[in-house]
Formats: sequence, C-alpha cells, structure tokens
Amino acid sequence: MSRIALITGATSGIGRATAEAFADLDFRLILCGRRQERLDELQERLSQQTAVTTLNFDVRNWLEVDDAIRSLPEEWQAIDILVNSAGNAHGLSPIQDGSPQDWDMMIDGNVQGLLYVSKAVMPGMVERQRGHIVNLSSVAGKETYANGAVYCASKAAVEALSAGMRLDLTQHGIKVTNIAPGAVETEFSVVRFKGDAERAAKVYAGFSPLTPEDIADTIVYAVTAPAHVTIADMTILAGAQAAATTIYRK
Ligand code: 8X3
Repeated sequence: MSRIALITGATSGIGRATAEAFADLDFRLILCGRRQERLDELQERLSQQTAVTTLNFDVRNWLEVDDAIRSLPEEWQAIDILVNSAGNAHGLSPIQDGSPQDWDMMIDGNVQGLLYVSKAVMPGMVERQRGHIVNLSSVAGKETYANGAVYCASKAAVEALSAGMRLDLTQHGIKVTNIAPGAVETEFSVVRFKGDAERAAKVYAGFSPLTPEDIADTIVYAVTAPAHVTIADMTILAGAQAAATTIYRK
C-alpha cells in the first residue's frame, strides 16, 4: 500500500505544492486547512491520481486538532508522513511597535500549531515504530532580521522542536526533517502585509524567488531517501539570495 501523508496548510503555497508532488508519488493524502472550498478543489483535482481525504481545523486549537485527527476513518489512521506546513507571518515592524495580536498569530500558528498536530500524530507513529515528520522552518529560524523578531523567534522555535523531536523519536524509527526556505513567492508576504499586494510584490522584485514547487522538491527528496538515510536539515535560498535579507536584485 502507498504511504499516507498528512499535510497542514495544504490550501496554499508550499503545503499545496507538496500535496501535488506527493500525489505524483501516489501517496494517499490527508489535506488539512481551513478554507473548505480550496480543500474541496484540491481533493477533486488530486483524487484523479490518488486517494484523498480532507480535514478542516485550526491548528491553534488543540481540541479541534485532536477531534479532527481522531475522526479519521480506520483506513486513514496509520499516518506515515506528517508535513507541518501551516504557518504565517503577521506584520514587519520594530518590536516596540509590534501588535500582540500579530504575535499571538505567529506564536500560536507556527509553534503551538506545529506542536498540537504533531501531538495528535506522534503516538501512533511511535506505536508503529515508523514515520517521518517534516517541519517547515525558515531561513528566519537560523538568523534574526530587523523588524522580524517575533516571526524569527517562532521559526527559531521550529528549529529547536525539529532537533528535539529528532532526539526523542529517532529511537522509534521516526525521521525528522527540518526545511528552512528563503524567499519563496507565495501568499506569505500578502498575509504578512495584511493584504497589501503592492508591498508584497516588492519583496520578490528584481530577482527570481523560489517557487513552492522548489521547496516541494526538497521535501520529496527527504521523504523518498532510503531507509538508512535521514535528511536532518535543509536550507534552500533563492539563487540571488545570500542570506535572509541579503538579496541581489537587478
Ligand atoms: C520566510 C522567509 O526571510 O522572508 O520564512 O522571512 S523570510
């Protein structure tokens, strides 16, 4: 039987591209998100290639997460791969001007959310003594940049969680991969700038940013590596990008 993959944040960006790439590999897919129409559209499309089911829940709410994952029919329960792709940035400003609501969304979504979904999936993986968890961190988890303290802190937490999970789960046959993308053109900056598409477009102006498919390729590489190989950590930058905020634009 083909492997079962649960992907959070599957309705857009890296999550959606990963769902598409996994469908090409015939993985059975549990697509998770909060925008039902997009989940339905994706399910309809990818069902032509593989078995697909969807779950609609907010990763920030433990009861919703736990209920949703418990509600999976028996044949979907043995999750082999978890891709923690749900995450967001909200605001880009000096910390003294930051909004506590924005901070909550980043800490709750990027850190708590990743923990909650993992908590719902890890015990089954431990019981089966196999599994693979892929956490979407960021170059922002490796280096802190001005005006991004809380986003960077949330991704630094993802880095620590990936390392900690690997320490605790390797002995149970579970691999943990940390993926740290640089500048990927998705809805990321539109969300960060609260719908200001013009400001978002400037982030990716004058160079070729990464695409969600570029990152999905690296995730595929990690999850299809032979059993004796763990891809622990990958940082993927755009070709014109030397560091988080050092981008050579034309
Ligand atoms: C997104 C990368 O550098 O734009 O995680 O914050 S960055």
